[in-house]
Amino acid sequence: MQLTRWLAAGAALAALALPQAQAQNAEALKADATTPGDILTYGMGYSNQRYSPLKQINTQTVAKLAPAWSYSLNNPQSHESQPIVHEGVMYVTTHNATMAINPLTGKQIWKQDIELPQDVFKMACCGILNRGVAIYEGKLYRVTLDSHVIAMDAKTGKQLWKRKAANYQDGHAMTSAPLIANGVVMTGIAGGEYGTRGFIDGWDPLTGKNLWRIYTTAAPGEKGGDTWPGDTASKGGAPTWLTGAYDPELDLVYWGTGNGGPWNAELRKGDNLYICSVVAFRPKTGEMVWHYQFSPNDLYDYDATEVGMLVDIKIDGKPRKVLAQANRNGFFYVLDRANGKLLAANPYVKVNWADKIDLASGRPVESAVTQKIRAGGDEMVWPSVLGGKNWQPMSWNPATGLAYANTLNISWPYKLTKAEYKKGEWYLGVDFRGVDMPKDQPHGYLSAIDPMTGKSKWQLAWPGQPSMAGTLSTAGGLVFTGAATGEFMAVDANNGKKLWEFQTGSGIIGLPVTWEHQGKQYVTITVGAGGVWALLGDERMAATPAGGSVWTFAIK
Ligand SMILES: [Ca+2]
Repeated sequence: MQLTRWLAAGAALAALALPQAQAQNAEALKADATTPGDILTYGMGYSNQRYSPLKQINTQTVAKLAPAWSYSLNNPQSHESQPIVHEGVMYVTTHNATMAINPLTGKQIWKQDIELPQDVFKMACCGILNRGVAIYEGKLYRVTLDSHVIAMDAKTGKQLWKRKAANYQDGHAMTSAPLIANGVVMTGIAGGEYGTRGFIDGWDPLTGKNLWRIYTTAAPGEKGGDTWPGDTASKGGAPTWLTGAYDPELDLVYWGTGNGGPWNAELRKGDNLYICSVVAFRPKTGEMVWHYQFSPNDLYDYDATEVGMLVDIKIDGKPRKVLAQANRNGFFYVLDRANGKLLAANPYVKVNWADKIDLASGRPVESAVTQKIRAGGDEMVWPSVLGGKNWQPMSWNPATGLAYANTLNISWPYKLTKAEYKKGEWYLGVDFRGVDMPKDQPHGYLSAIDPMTGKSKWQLAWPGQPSMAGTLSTAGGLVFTGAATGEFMAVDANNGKKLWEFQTGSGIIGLPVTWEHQGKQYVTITVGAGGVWALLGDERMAATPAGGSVWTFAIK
């Protein structure tokens, strides 16, 4: 009976051909977080809160959540694509295709393949994947592993333009959803382990013309150029491989940057602007307005690429517009997002590389462990190269005032070595021996974090591999996330109690979203094991099959 109703609803939707005048536009992008009938942005809103006001699926009803459909991505690689839903069509990506699906039935509307050179796969770090499209005025935008940006017609998937952002043979790659703000398509770049130089590009949505480029390492003679010795900035890293956030009122885009190159920071003495930072800039021009550097002269691959969330909270009784970030370096930061001033920075996982973040200067106070490493020592460092949290976004629930994130409880052995640059190869200068997982403790948690203290109100321990999936928060009092072993689940946002789960058939490293159609709420997740975790050679992964799919659930 349910199936018949969905099919009928799908047919009605197909008949409802919306006129071009109602095509989604800049105002719709700004309103995305408060229009639960569609999902138009990565992050479910420019603020990246991944929060939905929908509450049909709630702590009382979630036990009745059941699959509506599953769609095969026909692709055994890693799946971190966030679906976009617009005017009765869902758009998802893999590394080698873009697909439009009927969101009520799971039936494919169109599929367009992406052709890639074979030698791209040996370099694309970390995981063969794509994180989704951006949508704007009837067009879709995505990036490719061989570092191109593509515009497509949303109705057919037909390619409208294609532009090269970088040479993939240098070690560059592109994996993340573009950000479209103030009429500009923005993309970042990966490749921080290959002696590349990071940047952010602004593109004209209509023509594909490159409007501006922000290089994220400061060259000699540029502002900040004196934070690099010699010409080290030219291979200095600072990749920008995830999607930024946008505050339309301030007209500021926030974009996170990654590690310095090589990892051996003694070879690039100085702060190395703008590695491991957030940069705030004007989308129209690329003009940088402020920056904040989390980890000056970073040794540990503590990327700040997952930029975090724009939230409005009360501090000392006063409402503040802040940027909240669970940094890979283990500290949870709260910055004033108008000017980048540090308001709080407290550890949310075990940290031993720094004693604290000095609130007055905004700088970390490096620990004895880091001092020994700089002097040539071999030490165990917390958190590991994977960070306190890796790429996976967190979500926000304004009712609880908590940030929900999959966090890691892992260290790594660390010792500096010599570094030699070879094009297309890792450029580290570190004796890289992987990570060390504690024998007597969980390796990760779903954590409900108070942004001002870094402390978790509750934690749900992952029994085996930790989760590298994103989270979704809803007004129904739920947090949705997925396990590395394939269970998609809902937990109570107040206490972490697991209320529902469903085995999806492969590991989950994707991004849950929720949306509604004609009064019915749906939850969608992209499934498919892999990602950066696969690089560790964790034998436990063998128990979970590969395979990409999209699952959608609703109340029975
Ligand atoms: Ca919306």
